[in-house]
Amino acid sequence: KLGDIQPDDENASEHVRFSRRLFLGSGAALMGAAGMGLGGSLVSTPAKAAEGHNAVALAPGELDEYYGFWSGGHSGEVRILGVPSMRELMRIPVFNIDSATGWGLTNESKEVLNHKPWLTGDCHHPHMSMTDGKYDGKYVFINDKANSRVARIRCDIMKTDKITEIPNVQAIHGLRVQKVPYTKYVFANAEYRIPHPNDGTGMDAIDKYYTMFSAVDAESMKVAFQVIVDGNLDNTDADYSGKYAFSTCYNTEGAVDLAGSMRLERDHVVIFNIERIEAAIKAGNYQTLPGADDVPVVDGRTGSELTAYVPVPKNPHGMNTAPDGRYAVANGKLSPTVTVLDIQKFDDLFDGKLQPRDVVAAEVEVGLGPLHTAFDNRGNAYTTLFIDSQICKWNLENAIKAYQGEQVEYIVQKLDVHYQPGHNHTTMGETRDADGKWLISLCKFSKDRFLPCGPLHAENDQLIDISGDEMKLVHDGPTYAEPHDCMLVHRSKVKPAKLWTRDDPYFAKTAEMAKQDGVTLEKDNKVIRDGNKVRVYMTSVAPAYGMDRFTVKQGDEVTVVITNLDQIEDVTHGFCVVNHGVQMEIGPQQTASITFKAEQPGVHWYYCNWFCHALHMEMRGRMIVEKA
Ligand code: K7E
Ligand code: RUQ
Ligand code: CUA
Ligand code: CA
Repeated sequence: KLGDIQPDDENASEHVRFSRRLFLGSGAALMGAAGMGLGGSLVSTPAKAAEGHNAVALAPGELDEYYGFWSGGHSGEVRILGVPSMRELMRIPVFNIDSATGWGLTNESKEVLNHKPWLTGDCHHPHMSMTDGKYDGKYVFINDKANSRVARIRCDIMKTDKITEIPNVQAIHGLRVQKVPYTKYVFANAEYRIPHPNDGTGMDAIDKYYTMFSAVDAESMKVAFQVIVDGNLDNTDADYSGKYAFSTCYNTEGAVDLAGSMRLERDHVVIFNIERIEAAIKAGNYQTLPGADDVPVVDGRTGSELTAYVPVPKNPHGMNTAPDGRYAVANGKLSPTVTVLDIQKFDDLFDGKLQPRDVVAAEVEVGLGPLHTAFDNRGNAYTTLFIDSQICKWNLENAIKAYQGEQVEYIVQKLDVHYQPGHNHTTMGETRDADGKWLISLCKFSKDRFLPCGPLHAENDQLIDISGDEMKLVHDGPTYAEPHDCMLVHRSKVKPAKLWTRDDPYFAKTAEMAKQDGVTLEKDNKVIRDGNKVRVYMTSVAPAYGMDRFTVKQGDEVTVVITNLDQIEDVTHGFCVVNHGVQMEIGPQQTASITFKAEQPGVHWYYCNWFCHALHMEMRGRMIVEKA
């Protein structure tokens, strides 16, 4: 049986064996990376160790213990999965268009999307707002690398409610929240260096290009400040004191080509001193850049008092703060090492009492291609090894001792994952509530793990039980493009609404329009004509709309506003006009609206496309378009 063939098996086909772990390992070795150190210490799995004890399977009707918020990568959405079942519970459209809910089509969603024609995005890093280093269940923030934006999802209604375009920069990649005292700022790294101003001048002066670190106010979603940096910016994280954020940079070289960005043996981590940046702005020590007069920009390039640059090995990638609050880890990518920074030493570094490398508590080998690190509550770190296709579990204290020259083994176990993991994430692991129960490894390639579905393959998000001494792989979860990252939140932290409330700001603008038209949304079924603009207000109660017909004239711009009066949880209606590209979701007690042109005279049926009732098929009506 094919399923029984393990890639290491002699009987495995050449394809399976080849695809096993050579696939990218060889490619990356070829890519040059001379300092890649192919001799990473390999530790075999201990033969006997305490078993993990987590219950894996959920019976039908049982609820998951954790909400998993998954990035949808370049699908532009965010998804909610239940963990440990790995069942997909919901999709939250953010930067993309979504036919089922009308995201990108309704007036309310277009408002959130700032009326931009783009309906593309590239999400990497979903992160929930925190209070005192613990998830507070209020918002989830997500970056858009493709169009340099940051979005916010409200966790009561689980809809995107604000999107901010970050000015003066290109490609928002790393994103994290301030953890302490609460999420005042969302930190957003812009990856690519560009000329300033980027107006067609100065394009050849590559050494003058720069990028910036941005802080977005979590409530107003306005950009609070930007910091000019040396090099580029990859990933970021914040500390547990509220004083510092820090970002990896893989292009200290300032190169615009691949080889150039691998030239130096060391790149850096840039540490941002939030207090000093706030003080500088308060004192008026900032500039603004054309195109964003309201965004203070400070200069944090080398020599600035606002930042510190710590050299770390070649092209680092992930940046992860341990839940103990003391250490943060930069993952080596082209170096087989992780660098452990001692956050307690940052004050002295900024006061000039220490040199940058003095804050390095350890720099130890973990294997090939370390990308991201997650933590449990027992002092262990779990690092993804992209090239080795493994998770390396290592002990933080022992790594520090080993770095100081003690003869201790810091690597606890290496577990094969399938294949090429990018991010990983532990339950509650980036908060003070880290509980060391589950680890998700988000593998970039699934290769032979699932039934083939054409040249494009699913990725493989694997569930690993880390509650025992030994990591145990318990589930393979196919996912669609491309969940770089996820976040696992205990269900006690999330309190989703069952119904909409009538005063929800999400449709306040539509409610205001109704008021201007003298319409009471909760009861009226009325057509308001305003020149060639027609506003059709109707209610819905399963299984009927408040109007089974309305009449407009050819050429009218029609806005249909529907208020769903149902008060029963789960009774969502839809509204679709046949042959008009018009559809939307209207949740219980929600008002939603959509605008389109009535170009074709005749009868055009509209119907409900969210199943709501035994007579759901009968929930329909006619739009009569009279000849002009
Ligand atoms: Cu490692 Cu964009 Cu977080 Cu992908 S980044 S893996
Ligand atoms: S009908 S219950 Cu379209 Cu076959 Cu759906
Ligand atoms: Cu209303 Cu289906
Ligand atoms: Ca580099």
